[in-house]
Amino acid sequence: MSSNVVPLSSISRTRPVPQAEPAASAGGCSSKSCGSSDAQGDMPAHIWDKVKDHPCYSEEAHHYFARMHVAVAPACNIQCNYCNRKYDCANESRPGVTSEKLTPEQAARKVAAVAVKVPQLSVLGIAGPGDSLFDWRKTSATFREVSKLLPDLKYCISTNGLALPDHLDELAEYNIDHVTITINMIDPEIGALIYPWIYYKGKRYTGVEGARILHERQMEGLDGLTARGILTKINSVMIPGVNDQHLIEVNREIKARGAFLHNVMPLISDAAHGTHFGLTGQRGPKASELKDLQDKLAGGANLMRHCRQCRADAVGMLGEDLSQDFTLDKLPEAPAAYDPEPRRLYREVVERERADRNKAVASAEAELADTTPEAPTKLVAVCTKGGGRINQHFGHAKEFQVFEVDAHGVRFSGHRKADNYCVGGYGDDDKLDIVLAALEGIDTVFVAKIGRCPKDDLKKAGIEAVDQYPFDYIETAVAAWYAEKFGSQSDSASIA
Ligand code: CLF
Ligand code: SF4
Repeated sequence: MSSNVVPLSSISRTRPVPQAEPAASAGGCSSKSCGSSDAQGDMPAHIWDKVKDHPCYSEEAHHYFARMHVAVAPACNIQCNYCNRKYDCANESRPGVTSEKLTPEQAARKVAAVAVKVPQLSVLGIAGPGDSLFDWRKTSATFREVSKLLPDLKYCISTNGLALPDHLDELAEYNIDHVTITINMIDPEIGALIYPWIYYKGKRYTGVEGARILHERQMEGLDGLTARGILTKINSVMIPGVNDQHLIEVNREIKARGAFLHNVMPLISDAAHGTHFGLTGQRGPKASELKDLQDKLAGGANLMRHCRQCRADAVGMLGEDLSQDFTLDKLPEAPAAYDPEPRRLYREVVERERADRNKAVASAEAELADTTPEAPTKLVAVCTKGGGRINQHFGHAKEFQVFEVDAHGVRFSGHRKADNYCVGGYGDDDKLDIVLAALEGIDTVFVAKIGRCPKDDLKKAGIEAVDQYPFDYIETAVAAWYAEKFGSQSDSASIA
């Protein structure tokens, strides 16, 4: 098993958590009250019950829980200009060939093996490499096989929506209570720029006609899911100059139709992937463009900001990939015996961690409420392996989580991918360049530990590495740092 899996033992506190101050009413938006970063807040109990362990539907849950995909559905009924079928579905994955396509029986064996080794596993998703509903026979057979072995998993699918209206009742029967539809447009004229053709009722449709059918079926499917109480997330691929500004209208429409979350994902476009967009030079958005759009969408449908565009055979916590640890040749011939006890114990630990973290967030908000409101909003990066803590060495970070902080709170903003700065303790200049590019617009990075050389290198590039909060909760550490930097209102009043 990869060292990236957070072992059960490491989720418990590695150093005492600062005592929480009494909760103060925090002004404005906080990480507890925005979009998918919700702790329960005022969410109805039956909804909270569905999302609290789902790493995609709750930003908080992604610190604690893992998902896995099984690539059982290779066929697709549409063509997207950002997809090349020999690669994973770009709806739900980063480009990279799917290692193995599985039969439903093989998939069930794989899920059982992962569940034994990864107590964090809470969700089984089917997200390609084609369309999970066009291949409904294999998708449904997989859920049937898995439910015989593991009764306590949540089921999740991702679809382009064309076949969705035909399967609404079956989705409810199979207890699939999380569905993702990729909706890139509500205007078929724009759709024609994204979808060259669709295949519907035995016939191929192209251009605006095809895009109109797809749009109507997506809306019918979304309405049907809402009517059945199935939580629906909408993924949209942001394609600069094609649908980027149009996604504001998409957000409005899906909110009105009851979508639970909106996940705007940057187009991944590279000629090497052989996609139409890749070959014609269509670029993806910059991190700053994505953030600008997400900021414009604030107040609409709740936003997911922690998507990792995972592979169709991804295994593990979001942002890590253990799929190579569970290839067919490594699986036992018979399904592994399933013992629910480690998973039950893990969930107990998580509940305690959650309670601690909520206190820490309240404490952070109280501290920030006393800082001067005129102080700037800062964007900071954090090295973390999960658990909501600063618990990763700078040299081991493959990505940074990014937070915004001001007098109103510490808010999760997204993540930036970067290669490890060092492997085995040695950094090199090329990798530092990649890290610096990933940290564009950020001048502070929180680390559990960092060597003197990279610290100096960062300093030369105008980035401060903050290492005095190892293993603290992110919110408390960032709030303490901000409060120290920008002082309290009383301090600033006396300065003024
Ligand atoms: Fe998989 Fe998708 Fe279910 Fe999650 S992924 S089918 S909702 S269990 Fe999650 Fe991965 Fe983003 Fe998808 S991070 S690509 S949103
Ligand atoms: Fe590719 Fe998925 Fe689009 Fe089908 S729906 S063409 S598999 S990205």
